[in-house]
Amino acid sequence: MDVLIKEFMDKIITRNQHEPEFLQAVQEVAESIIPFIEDHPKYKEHKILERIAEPERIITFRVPWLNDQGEVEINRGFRVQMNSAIGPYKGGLRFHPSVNQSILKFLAFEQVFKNSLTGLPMGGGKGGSDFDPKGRSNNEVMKFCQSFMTELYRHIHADIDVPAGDIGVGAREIGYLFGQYKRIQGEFTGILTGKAAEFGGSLIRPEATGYGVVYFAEEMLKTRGELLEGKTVVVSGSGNVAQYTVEKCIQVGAKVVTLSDSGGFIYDPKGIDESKLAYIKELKNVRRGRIEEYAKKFDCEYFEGEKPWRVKCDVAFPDATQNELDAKDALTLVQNGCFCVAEGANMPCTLDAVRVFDSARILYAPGKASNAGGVAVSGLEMSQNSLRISWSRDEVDSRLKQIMHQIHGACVKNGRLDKDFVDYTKGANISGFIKVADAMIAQGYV
Ligand code: NDP
Ligand code: 2IT
Repeated sequence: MDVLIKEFMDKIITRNQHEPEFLQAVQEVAESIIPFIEDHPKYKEHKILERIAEPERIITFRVPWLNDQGEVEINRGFRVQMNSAIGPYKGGLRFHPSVNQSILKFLAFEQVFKNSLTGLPMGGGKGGSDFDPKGRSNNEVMKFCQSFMTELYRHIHADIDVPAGDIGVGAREIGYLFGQYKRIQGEFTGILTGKAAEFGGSLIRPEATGYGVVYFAEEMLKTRGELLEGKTVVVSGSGNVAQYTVEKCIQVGAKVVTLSDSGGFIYDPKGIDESKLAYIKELKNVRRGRIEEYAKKFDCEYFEGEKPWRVKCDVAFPDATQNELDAKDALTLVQNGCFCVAEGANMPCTLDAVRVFDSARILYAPGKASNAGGVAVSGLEMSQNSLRISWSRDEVDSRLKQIMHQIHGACVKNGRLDKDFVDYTKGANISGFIKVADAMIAQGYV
């Protein structure tokens, strides 16, 4: 089997030489899917995995805009339209200086499997720009978003490709992007998700990824007769996903003791409560400040330039970015008694970190399963937009819970290795793959 995986990967490496994140994401999928394909020759015959690993289309474009000093700035915009076998391309936009083709291809590739797992009709895509919103005025962010959409608009539509938020793209950016699309096209339709509730956004979409990853962790813990209530929890990041992970943890009675940003992490042994969380939301979403300020405000420790993985915990939610948790961190977590890791971010754990979790046989879930709640509620936003109705918070939240439960069930079904251990990566990859693969076979070589 290792030879087959290597042969497959050698071809992928040759075609994508300078794309380490993309190769990492494909490697992880190939390790579960190639053995599965060996048992199901139709997928091999139709070269499904090879086709899934090649984007249907990548659009790259220039984004010129004027900053507050009246100077011209130039960024690069992207949209990776990865796979449309089961629905319109769907996936977020990331605005971060690190954005490049490799990162967006890995994210779009992951999105194909994730969106399939939700059970909703969404293909996979991802996009963004190397624009850094940090330190920019609202006016500059608006100018950038308008220029970005002035090219992107011709490639998206409610039935073609529906972007949303990701790192650096939240409600503010989605609002500006939507406004510009509407102005250019003269059309008010659901071409983006994550919109504000006043103009077609779904209730619970802001909360969905964070709430969803907690619902998923609760399902995982249940398989070992455990509850999240009373557990000590470590969270990284302090953006959208981290904030609502903390909110749901507080609601179910778990104690979150860390948060981080790219500057470092805070350790609050008393736990983050509702009022401290309200402070974080104001700090991060309104003032756009640094997490360090939390430590000063609530008199706790701040560790500059460090990640929170050495803090003792039962459950960890890596909610910041890719490859933020390596094998050494994984070993530290396991040695300190952590027995459940659910990814809120996309690919936050390196391949070697995952091997550490698997060999310790702790509960570990890959983002494509555990963070699918965000895109799932985006799918529900698309449905509400098409129907021109809006569902209540309770309605959307209960659908979200049901979807996370169903994804967990699919992972267990296809990932159970023995009576005590579920390989959630294998389960997620196989479950996500089957629907897309069967649709691709039915549609011929397109
Ligand atoms: P936000 O922009 O709201 O927050 C990102 C957080 O991660 C910030 O705290 C940021 O710190 C930190 N971060 C970003 N890059 C780095 C880095 N290179 N090193 C250290 N910290 C970093 O993004 P989201 O919360 O939306 O996204 C977080 C993760 O979740 C991403 O992996 C994203 O792909 C994934 N995700 C998001 C979904 C969504 O619905 N938003 C859905 C599913 C997955 P700083 O401010 O200092 O940069
Ligand atoms: O990674 C992700 O799933 C997201 N950033 C959300 C995508 C979406 O379309 O809501």
